[in-house]
Amino acid sequence: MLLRSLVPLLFTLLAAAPFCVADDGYRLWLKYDVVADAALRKEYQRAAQFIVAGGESATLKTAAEELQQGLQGMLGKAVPMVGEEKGRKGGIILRTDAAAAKNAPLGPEGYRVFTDKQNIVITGRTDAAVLYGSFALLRQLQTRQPLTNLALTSTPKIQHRLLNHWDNPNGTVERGYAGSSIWKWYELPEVIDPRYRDYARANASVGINGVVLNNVNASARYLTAEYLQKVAAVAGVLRPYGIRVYLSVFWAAPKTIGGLPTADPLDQKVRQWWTSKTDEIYRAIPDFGGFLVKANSEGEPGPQDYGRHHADGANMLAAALGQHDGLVMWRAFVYKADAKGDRFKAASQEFLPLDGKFAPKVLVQVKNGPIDFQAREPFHPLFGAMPRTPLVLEVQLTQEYLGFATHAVYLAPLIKECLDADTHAKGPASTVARVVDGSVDQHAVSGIAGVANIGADRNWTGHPLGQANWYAYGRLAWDHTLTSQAIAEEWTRQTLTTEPRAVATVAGLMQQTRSIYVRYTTPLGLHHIMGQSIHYGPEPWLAQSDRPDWTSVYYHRADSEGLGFDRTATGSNALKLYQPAVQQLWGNPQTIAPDYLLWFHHVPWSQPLSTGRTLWDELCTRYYTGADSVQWLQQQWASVRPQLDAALHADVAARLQTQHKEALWWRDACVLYFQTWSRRPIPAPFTPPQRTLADVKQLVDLYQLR
Ligand code: BDP
Repeated sequence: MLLRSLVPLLFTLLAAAPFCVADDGYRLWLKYDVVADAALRKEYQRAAQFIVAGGESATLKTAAEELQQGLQGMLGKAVPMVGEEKGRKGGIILRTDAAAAKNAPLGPEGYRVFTDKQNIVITGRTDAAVLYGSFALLRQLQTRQPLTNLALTSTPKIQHRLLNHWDNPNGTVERGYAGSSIWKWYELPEVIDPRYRDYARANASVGINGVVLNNVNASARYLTAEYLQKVAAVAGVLRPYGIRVYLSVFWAAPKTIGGLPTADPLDQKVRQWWTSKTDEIYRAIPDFGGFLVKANSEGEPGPQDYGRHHADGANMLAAALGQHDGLVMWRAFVYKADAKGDRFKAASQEFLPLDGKFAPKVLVQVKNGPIDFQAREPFHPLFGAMPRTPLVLEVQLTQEYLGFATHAVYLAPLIKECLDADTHAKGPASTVARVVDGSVDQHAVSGIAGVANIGADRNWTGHPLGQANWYAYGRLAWDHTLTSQAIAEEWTRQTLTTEPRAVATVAGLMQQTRSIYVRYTTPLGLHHIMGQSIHYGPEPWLAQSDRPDWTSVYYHRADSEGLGFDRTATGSNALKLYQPAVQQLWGNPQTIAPDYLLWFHHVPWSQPLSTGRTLWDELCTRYYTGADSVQWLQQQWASVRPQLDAALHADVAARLQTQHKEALWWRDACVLYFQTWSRRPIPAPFTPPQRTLADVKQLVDLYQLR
């Protein structure tokens, strides 16, 4: 009797546990905290009394173990693994079944989770599919959904869903803001950090099935026999989770580690070197995914050094892959220093003539926008313009231009804006998403890449809300039709709280973060006006740099007449790279959405906009309301304090304070600087900045002190 009355108390305590023990964020969205609602917990317990792993493969075992771990946490009791169901009811049965695809076009990775004879069956054509289905079931429980009459069916729309690490052999991470690299190259292959496995679990739970381990500004060291052993050790940890490893390659490796006098892709010895190196890689890593290449970009060597073009280089690597099941992802992030040109057009100029010239194993990897991961960019004009080449969409999760790990910016709205943009390549609804998933041009292969935002910080991403960007990227890579709102809610429920009002508040504020960031940094289509080389803070006055296209004045073109880059026929005519329907959408300064205005038009300061204000007044309004909105974020965040872990809540609250301070810095720097051109007053009701332009300039100088 006493014991009975103690049980509910025990659960209450367990449920309250997260409030007592600080949540260090390590568990990400795979928290598996006990279900506090007793009735729901009972329902779950009834539905999950045993697990049948259905096979011996490492991936099936992994799926079953993950279910065990998750259920033990959420149900508060161990769930046994049994050999077979033997007419038992109330269990979870994993079943890899080639025939499972018969009734639904599941493909190799799609899953079905359904109720059959009072058991929950998780099935798919491959073990990896069953693993994804298992995580889908755990997601149901973590978001506290009912388990009755389950019918979950899902197939990934894009085949190759990659994370790109910009990690270096010495443990640094290019543009990384969450500590050093998680890959401990000096310890590998002997020491396997348990963190690699948790990394794999997180990726598999959202469907990421490939990772490029090293920076695109690549070191040749990864291709040495010594490092291939290390890479193989990492691949061994990731393999049961359905994740393949890839490497970024340094183009001149045949010279630096191969001892050849050239890296010319048409040279026979160079070709042989790559072929035997690739064979060596596959001997060490039989399921190696392939190569990612940054060539002839920002000083990296490439085929153009030998008078060859990108396709010569990519096709040479494709030939080296030969019969191996691997791909070449060749990046289109190229631009030459040209003060008179327009960087917007650079990739199109180099790549459009090559459409149709790439070997079947080659995909061209294109950033979401034509410049460089700015807070808002029009979609890259290569999407929809290279019908004979499969294009990988590359987005950046690490917040290089979006406030590092200090500013809260939920990226799903940014990624969705690109995915949903209509290229009009083959009539309406030729969205970037459908170009990338291959459905517009009927490509058999498709890919997407996210530049990772994780590091060795205990909570992986530095900013606790940065975890949502890793999560959202994976979910969108799997299914680009999901909404950013739904993903925000899903993530919040699994990671922060299941209390409905708090979920709505957190997801609601997350949804606003990106547009708020745009308003106080680069409203109305301004871009690339940030601090030189660090890419942090405002520096719109930057006029001198090693290259003209690394200054700010190159992009905003402010003068006494107005502001913005004329990319219409009277200017660079970059707009012409888009289909006529898109040209029409953006070609007229009167009708273009204000968010894109200064990307395409040089607009007089006194020009009235569709908002009813002049350009100058609208610009100021956005800077001021954007900075003020950070206070709104702070209020929203404060309101959910009782429902969240105290330490985590305090961490985000502190970061929001910094964000507010720096939003004011951006605002003051930009309005004061642009005012030197507009010569107009700050409009009512806003109060002019208390500090001078010299004051704010000093702040950036301090950041850049060596
Ligand atoms: C830029 C980064 C640089 C990267 C480059 C790239 O500033 O560090 O190497 O992109 O994508 O945004 O190659």
